[in-house]
Amino acid sequence: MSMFMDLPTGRVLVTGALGQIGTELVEALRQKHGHEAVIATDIREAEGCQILNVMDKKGIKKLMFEEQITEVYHLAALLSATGEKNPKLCWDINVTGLENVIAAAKENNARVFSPSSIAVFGPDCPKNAPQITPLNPTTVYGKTKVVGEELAVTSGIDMRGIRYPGLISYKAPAGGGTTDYAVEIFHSALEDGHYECFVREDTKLPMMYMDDAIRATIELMNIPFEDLSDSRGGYNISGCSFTAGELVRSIQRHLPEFTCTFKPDIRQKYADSWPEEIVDVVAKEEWGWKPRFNLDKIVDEMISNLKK
Ligand code: AKB
Repeated sequence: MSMFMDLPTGRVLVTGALGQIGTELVEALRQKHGHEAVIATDIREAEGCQILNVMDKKGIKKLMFEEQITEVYHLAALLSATGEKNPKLCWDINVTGLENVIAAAKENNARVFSPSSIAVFGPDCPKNAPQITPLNPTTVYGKTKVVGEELAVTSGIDMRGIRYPGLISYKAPAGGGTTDYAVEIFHSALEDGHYECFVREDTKLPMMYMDDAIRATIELMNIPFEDLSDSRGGYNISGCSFTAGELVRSIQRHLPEFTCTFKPDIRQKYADSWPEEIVDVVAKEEWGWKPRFNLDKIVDEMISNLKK
């Protein structure tokens, strides 16, 4: 593998910059490239962030041309739970929004990072999901991510993605996903001493601490295009897998009085359609992926940072 760093020659655009990933990715990219080089955008207004709607094709093209964007991290999307409530909006934002970004990237000769998800897998996938396997998701969200992965290899641009597992972080709330219980539980444990979890105690899903996810994203974008295979549309990366019950017991190491009850809702169905573990040999071989956080380490970090 070549050690050549593929640094952007122009500026970097982040869409969905105020979301769970965007909040931390913008910070990391600004540290890497300098504050001025990173244009953070979202549909919501906030300091240091411009308004950009990914459905506004002309607006994206104009911004990318004017700001000389050569690298896009396209994070604006609806997640699984919100997506199932509003499938048309999910398709529009996740697929049409992505097509708009790809069209603008083509005109500006820019590279694109577009996140995929473990939601690309369906019930026919082995519980330990391989990189290459039929992708038959049951959620609309999962289907939009499969389309995104296909576009990555057919659109004729340098486009890459990662099949993110459930992401656990303390800086910004998760929103609209099935794996959100693994974030909400920490806030409830510290504030109320109790959490009512919306999946069963034995529900096991692939999860990852945000630090690992941000590092993976930046490491993948540093690899020369020619070193990557067609798996670049969405690499499997594994952090750690645990059941909701195991998460509770790990939190109880810090908060012995903490209690959790389990009352599954519709999100149980989405969780049950996803794999329990992820096989990430391809990402390890092609770009050296290696996780740093296991369950107890994630819990230690979450509790100590949320207490501050
Ligand atoms: C969700 O739960 O929808 C997301 C995901 C696994 O992509 N966190």
